Order: sequence, then C-alpha cells, then structure tokens
Amino acid sequence: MPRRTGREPEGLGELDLGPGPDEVLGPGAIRLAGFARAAAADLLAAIADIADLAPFRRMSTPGGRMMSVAMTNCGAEGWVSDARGYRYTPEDPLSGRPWPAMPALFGALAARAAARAGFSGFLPDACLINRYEPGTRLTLHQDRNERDFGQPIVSVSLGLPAIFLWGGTARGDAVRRVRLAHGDVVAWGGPARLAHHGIHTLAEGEHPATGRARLNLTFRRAG
Ligand code: MD3
Ligand code: FE
Repeated sequence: MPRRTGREPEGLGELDLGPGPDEVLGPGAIRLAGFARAAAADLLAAIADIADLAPFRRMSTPGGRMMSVAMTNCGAEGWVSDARGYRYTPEDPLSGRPWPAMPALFGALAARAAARAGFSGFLPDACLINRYEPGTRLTLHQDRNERDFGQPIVSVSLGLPAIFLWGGTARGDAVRRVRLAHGDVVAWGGPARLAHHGIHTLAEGEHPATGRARLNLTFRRAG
C-alpha cells in the first residue's frame, strides 16, 4: 500500500514518491529520505526476532526516572541506562546473555547509507532499537558513550513520523525541528556528532507497517 511520506503536495492523498533526494541538513548531517523504505518489511521482521530474545523494556535514568521510550539492542555492544549511569554492555542485563547478533542486513544497510553520506568504512558494532508510542518522547541529550566521536551514527526511522529536535553542540544553542518519516535514514558525523538532539512527544497515529508505533534504529561504533 502506498504510504504518506510527508513530501506529497497537500491534498493529493496517498501517493508513494519513492526515495527522495539526499539532503544536507547541516554540517555533518545528511538525510537520505526513504533510503530504507524498500528494506522496511525485512527490518521489522528482524526487529521482532530480536525482541523475542531481548524484549523491549523501559530503562531507568541515573536520576531515578523511567524513560518513556522502550529500548532493546542487537550487536556486540548494547546501550543501557540504570541507576549506575549510561554505558555499553556486551550482555543484556535482563537475561545475562549476549545481545542478539546484528543481522547482516542491518550492518550492510548502515554501511551503505554511511558511505553514501560521505562516511566510508563505517562498521557498526552496536544497534540501539527505540520504540515510541504516541505520548512518548526523548529529551534533548548528547550521545557520548562511544569511544571514538570520529565515527558517525546512522539512524533509521520506521513507522509513525516524528519531529526530531536538533540543537547545537552547546546546551543553549537554537533547536531546529526536522520531520523524520518511515524509511528515512540520517547519518550524523563530523561537526554534527556531538549535537544535542531529541524526539518531540510522538503524535497519535496509526501506520500500516508498525501500527501505533515508531521504531528507530541507531547504528554506532561503540568500542
Ligand atoms: C545526532 N535516538 O537513540 S535518531 C538515541 O529517533 C537517539 O530514537 C533518536 O537520539 C530516535 O540516542 C534520534 C537521530 C540521531 C541519533 C544520534 C545522534 C541523531 C543524532 C547523535 C548525534 C547527533
Ligand atoms: Fe541520541
């Protein structure tokens, strides 16, 4: 079924435009609109398999709050948050077992997207999977738990659209709003790597591929 991409002219209704143009959002931030749309069904099936082994769970912040977004991981390293802080671990703390392996499709898609965005040789060892339901959000933060900030982060958006909040490297910098829709991939590197960013409270909605949810994959080189 054709899906809304957010790029249709007003009033034309359901119209699938296919992948959009690559777009430089700012220094080091490149959006590949619709780049993952053809792979979306395979990505979602693989996410379901991962969640069977390592279920989505809401993590606690070091400050004692519960995050509204549910998370899991695949790959050699997985990002976790608890009372002790934020860090990468090779095992899922819920099971004590290694995180599920990163499917070959994931690593290949992330590497292809990174190369196209100008970051060649990206070999992710971690994939954080975030699940948003309407009403959930991710407050402004920086991603600083990775060893080498010279490595980019590649994000893949699936399902309901979201408003991505994109600030500067300094806390008080202005925040831009960028709409991320189903199949959009963004590579963040160089001067964009330490930008503050977050996801605005997800609006109510239903998506043909994911139902009442948005899923986001972030590919990282953690170690
Ligand atoms: C810009 N995830 O998992 S993806 C996260 O949609 C995270 O779930 C959001 O922020 C999500 O940490 C945003 C886009 C993104 C990811 C990492 C970045 C943008 C970034 C790191 C540096 C700069
Ligand atoms: Fe982040």
